[in-house]
Amino acid sequence: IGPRPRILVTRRLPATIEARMATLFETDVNEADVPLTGDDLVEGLAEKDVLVSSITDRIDAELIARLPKAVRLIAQFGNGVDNIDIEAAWAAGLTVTNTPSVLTEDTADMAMALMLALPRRLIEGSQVLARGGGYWAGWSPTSMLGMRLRGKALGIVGMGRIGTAVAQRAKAFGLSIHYFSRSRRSAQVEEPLGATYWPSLDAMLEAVDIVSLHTPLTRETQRLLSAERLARMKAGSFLVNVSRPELIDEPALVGQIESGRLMGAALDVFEYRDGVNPRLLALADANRVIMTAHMASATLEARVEMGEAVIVNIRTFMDGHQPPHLVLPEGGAGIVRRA
Ligand code: 8YV
Repeated sequence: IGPRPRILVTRRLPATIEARMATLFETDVNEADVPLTGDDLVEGLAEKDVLVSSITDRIDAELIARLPKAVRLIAQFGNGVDNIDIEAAWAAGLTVTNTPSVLTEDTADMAMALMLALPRRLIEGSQVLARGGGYWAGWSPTSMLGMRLRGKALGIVGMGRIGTAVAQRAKAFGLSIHYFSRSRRSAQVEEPLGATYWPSLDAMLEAVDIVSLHTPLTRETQRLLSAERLARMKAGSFLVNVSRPELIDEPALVGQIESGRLMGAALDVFEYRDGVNPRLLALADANRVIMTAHMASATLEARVEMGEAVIVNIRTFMDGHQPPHLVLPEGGAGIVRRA
C-alpha cells in the first residue's frame, strides 16, 4: 500500500462523501461557501495529487500551466466540464474525469417539471394564493388557462443520456418526440420513443412547440440557439434549458419573449454577471419566464452518487488503472471563453 492520495476539494460536498474521502485520502476541503480564486487553487494544490473540481472552478490553460507538478488528476464533481480546458489539461499530462450517468434521471425530472410548469402556470397559480394571503377571486371557467402539453411536439437538442431520459418522460405525457443530435441514434433508441431525427436544427426549430436543450457546452455549441435560430422557433412555442446558458443568445431570447412571439422560457441556467439580466427578471415577474437556481441535478441522492463516482475515479487512477469516467480531448471539447 502506497501513501494516501493527497486531494484538494474546491467546494463542500455532502457530509457522508467528505467523511469517506477523509478516510481514503489526505483531504483538504475549501470550507468557504465561495469558489477558490486561481491563486488559491495554485497554492492549495501544493503537494497534492488530485484536484476535485466543480463547475465554479475556471481551469483554463493559463491556470493549468501554473499547477504544481505533483497534480496529475482533475476529478470533476459534475457531468459538464466546460469550466476545464480539456485539451490543455491532457497536453500538460493531466487526466480528467467527470461523473456522468448518476444525475441523468434527476436532471430529466427537472426538465419535465419546467416543461409542465410554464404552460400550466404552476408558479403563477401558487403565487395567486400566497400573494393574496390565502384569498383570491375564486374559480371561473376562464381563469388560469394554460396550454395543453399532450399532443404537442417536443424538439430535443442533444439526444444523449439526459436528452433520452427526457424523451421517455415526455412520451408518457403524450408529446411527440423530435430530436437533433450530432449523430442519429439507433433504431433501438428511436423506435420505443417514436422519435423523429432531424438532420437540420433549423428545420426542427420551425416544426416543434417546445425546445429543450440537452447538449454539452463546447466551442461548437456556444450560442447554438443564435438570434437567427431563435427567430425560427414557432410563434407561441417555448424553450426549456437545464444545460448551460451559453448555448443561447440570451438577449435575443429575451427580445423574442418580450415581443410576445415566444410564449416564454423555463430556465434552470442563465447568464449571471453581478446578477441576472433585469429584463429576464421582469419577464419572470410577469410569469412569462420561470427561473430556477441551477438545481436540475440537486438531489441529495445525486450529489452523494456524484461524490462516490469522484472517489472511484480517484482510486482507480491512483492505483494505476484507467478511471471509469475519463473525459477525453475529442469531439470539440474544450474551454469556452465566457464573455
Ligand atoms: C452541477 C451540472 O450542479 O453536472 C453538471 O454539469 O451542471 C450540475 O450537475 C454542477 O455541475 C456540479 O459541478
